[in-house]
Amino acid sequence: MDKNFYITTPIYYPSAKPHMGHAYSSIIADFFARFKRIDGFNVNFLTGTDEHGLKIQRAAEKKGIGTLKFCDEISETFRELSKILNLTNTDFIRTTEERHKLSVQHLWNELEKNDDIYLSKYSGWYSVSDEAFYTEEEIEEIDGIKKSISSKSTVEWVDEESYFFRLSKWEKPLLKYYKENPDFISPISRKNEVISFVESGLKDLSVSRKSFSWGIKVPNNNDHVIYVWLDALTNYISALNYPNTTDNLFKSFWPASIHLIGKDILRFHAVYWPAFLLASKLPLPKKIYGHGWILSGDEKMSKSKGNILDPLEIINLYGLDPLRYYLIKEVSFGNDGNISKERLENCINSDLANNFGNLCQRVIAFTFKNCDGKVPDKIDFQKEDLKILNNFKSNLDKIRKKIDNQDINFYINFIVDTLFESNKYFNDQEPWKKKIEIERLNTIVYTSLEIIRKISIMLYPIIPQSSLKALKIFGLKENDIKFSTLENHNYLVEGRSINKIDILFQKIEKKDD
Ligand code: ME8
Repeated sequence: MDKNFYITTPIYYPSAKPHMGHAYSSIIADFFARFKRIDGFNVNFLTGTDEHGLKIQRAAEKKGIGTLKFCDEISETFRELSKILNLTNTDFIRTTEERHKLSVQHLWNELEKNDDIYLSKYSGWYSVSDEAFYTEEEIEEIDGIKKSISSKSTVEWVDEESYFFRLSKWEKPLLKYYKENPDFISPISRKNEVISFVESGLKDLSVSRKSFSWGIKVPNNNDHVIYVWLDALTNYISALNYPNTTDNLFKSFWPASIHLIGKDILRFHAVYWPAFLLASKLPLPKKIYGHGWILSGDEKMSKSKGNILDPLEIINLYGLDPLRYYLIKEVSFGNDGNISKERLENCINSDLANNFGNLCQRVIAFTFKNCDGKVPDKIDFQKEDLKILNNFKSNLDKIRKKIDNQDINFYINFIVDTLFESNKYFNDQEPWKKKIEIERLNTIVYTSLEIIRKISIMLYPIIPQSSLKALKIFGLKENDIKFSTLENHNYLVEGRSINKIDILFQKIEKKDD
C-alpha cells in the first residue's frame, strides 16, 4: 500500500495580511496531514505564497515599497500564521525563490518543446484581482464598470502580444480523464461545474504578459513574463525539486494525494493545471478538493470587500484549539459557512468544556479517589463496556475511508456522538455505587480511561495542543499517538499511575448566563 501522502494548500497572495479564509484552508489541510501521520503515513504538507503578477506589483506600488521587499514582509506574516495555527507543514514555498523559478522555466520549455505554446496576440478582458482572463460572456456591466460575473471583480481591457498555451487541444483528454477518474474533482457538485465548462469548449489560454515585468521571464524572450497562474501552479512540483524527477521527494510524493483549495480557484486547478501536466507528460494529482467559503454576512470574506475577520483576534480572545475545533465542526465541510462568536462560544462551552473537559476531570477525580490514582487492575469487560469500546474498533476502517473521501463531517460527528455516549456511560454505570463490587468499579474506570485515550487521539488532528494535554493523563507523548491503537481495549497498563491535568477548556461566561 502507498504509505506516502502529499497535501497542499493554495499558495496565498501576499497582497495583504492573511485572513480567516486563508486560516481555514490551512487548518483543514493540517487536519488531514495530522490524521494521515498518526495513521502511519509519511506526510509531505506544503503551503506558501504566490508572489508574482500585476496584483502584487500594484499592491507594492500603492505602498511605495520595492516589490520584493513588500513580498518579503507579507510572506513572513503568512509564515508566522502557519506557526500560530500550529500547522505541521513540512515546507513553505515562495514563488520568488530560485528553486521555483528554475522549475517554472523548465516546465515552460517542456510545453514549448511539445508544441503546446505559440506566440500570438491577446485582446480581451482581464481581472487583476483574480489574475484571470474573462470572455465577453463572463462579464457584466454594473454602474458603468465591467465586472466578472462570477467573482464581481473589476476587469480591464488588455491588448498585447502574448504566448498562448494550446488548451483547446486538451479538451477531450481532460473530459476522458474526468470520466476515468470520478474522484478527481470533489465534492461532486463542483465536478459537474467543471465538466460543463470544459464541454462548452476550451479556448487557448494566454500564458504570458508583456506590459509589466514582475514575474518569471519567458525563457528566450525577456520581453514577456510567464502568466502568474502557470507560475503559481508549478509550486506543487517545484517544492519536490522538479525538474529532477528522480529526486527522492518527487518520486515519493508526486502525484499529490490532494490539492486542497477554495472553490474560487477550481478552474485553475481542475482544468489548467491538469492540462499543463498532460502536455508535459507528468502524472496528474489524485484529487482536487474545492471547499466552500467562509462568509461574512452573506458574502465571501475578502480583502476587496473589506469584510475581513482576523484569525489572530479570535485566537487572542478564545485560543487556537477552540478556533480549529469551531472551523472544522461548524463549517459543514464542502459548503459555505458563517463565523459567529456566539456559535464559537457554544462550541467551547458545550462540546469542549462540558463534554470533553468534564469527562476527563470527572474520571481523573474518581480514579484518584477510588483507585489510588492508578489504572485499575482485575478488569472483566461486560457487554456494556465492550459496546462502547467496540464502537471504535469496528469503525476504524470506516473512519479511514471517510477521511479518504474528505468526509470531515462524519469524523467530527463520530467524536461528538461518542463524547455524548461516553458521558452517558459513566453516568449510567454509576461507579460511585459499586464500591463493594471492586472488580466492576475497576472495569468501569478502566473503560472510561480507555475511552478518554481513544477520544483524545481522535481529537489530535483537530485540537492538537488540547489532545496532547489530555494524553498527559497517561504520560503519552506525540510519538505515542497512533490511530491503530484505537483497536486495542487493553492499551493502558494496569497498575500504572495516571496524572492529574489542568482544566482543558475554561467556560466562557455569557451575558445571559
Ligand atoms: O487565489 N473562505 O490566492 P488567495 C474560505 N494565489 N477560504 C478562503 C476565503 C474565504 N472567504 N478566502 C480565501 C490565490 N480563501 C492564488 C492561489 S494556488 C496555486 C494559487 C482561501 O490569497 C481558499 O483556499 O486569493 C482560496 O482558494 C484561497 O484562500 C485563495 O487565496
